[in-house]
Amino acid sequence: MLTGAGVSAESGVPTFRGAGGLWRSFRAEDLATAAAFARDPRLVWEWYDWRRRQLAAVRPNTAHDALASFAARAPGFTLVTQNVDGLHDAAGSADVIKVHGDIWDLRCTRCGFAARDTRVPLPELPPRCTCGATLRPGVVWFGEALPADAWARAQNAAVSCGVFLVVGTSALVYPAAGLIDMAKAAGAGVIEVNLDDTPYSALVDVSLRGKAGELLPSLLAC
Ligand code: BV8
Ligand code: ZN
Repeated sequence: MLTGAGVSAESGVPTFRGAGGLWRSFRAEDLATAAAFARDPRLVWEWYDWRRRQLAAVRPNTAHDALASFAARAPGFTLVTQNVDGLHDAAGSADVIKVHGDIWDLRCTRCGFAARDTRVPLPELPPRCTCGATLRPGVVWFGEALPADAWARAQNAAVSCGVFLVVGTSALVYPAAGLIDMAKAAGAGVIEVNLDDTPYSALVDVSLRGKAGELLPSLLAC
């Protein structure tokens, strides 16, 4: 399973490219880059701190819950997410493969320091490492490589699965969206769940139109 921002939408988390996805008229692509962070670390951190505060106030929805309980019944199930919101973990999903990192992780721009820090708001922006350098969010920005281990595990799951579900993603961001091609090329049956059409809707075996929180519980009930 590959999930995107659409599975968190019913928790009240704005998607990236849907209505409400903008922050102070900035697009995610403008702020989620190393260049934007180098230019104005405080602005980028104000955006992340704002998202963290939003996320601290929301709960997993029925889509997250259905996935967490399905995993307990389907031992071979692998959950790969592009989301950095931590809601799959909060719903009880174990061993979530996070190909774009985690907004609750902070890491140093200079030394090897990395830690989970769920304080909202953070006491100072940008947060500082004990070594004196600036800490950054533990997420993958545009132009950055995906975490090697997570990406290797995600690819391995895509090429070895019998059924590949892709839920709540516009399938515009690569290389994550390429997992769909890998699964299809390896012979998996591909099922898409989305409110709207995506570039893959005509290519998958089944494309279900509707809300993840409404469709997943029945789809995964089998
Ligand atoms: C890489 C973490 C190379 C941060 C994210 C120019 C320069 C450099 C790179 C590129 C370039 N041009 C293209 C690229 C590649 C680029 C890319 O793909 N760009 C896109 C925009 C074209 N990719 C990268 O840069 C990647 N890295 O290529 O590095 C490299 C290689 C080796 C060595 C060095 C470098 C890195 C991409 C990762 C970027 N980080 N997030 C953060 O979150 O702050 S991406 C961001 O988009 C999120 O992770 C998000 O998950 C992801 C995808 O978005 P979606 O999840 O799909 O969300 P979206 O709003 O788009 O869609 C929601 C969907 O849900 C919609 O379809 C909607 O209809 C549906 N929906 C809504 N409600 C519901 C629903 N469905 C069901 N139920 C509902 N209720
Ligand atoms: Zn440091």
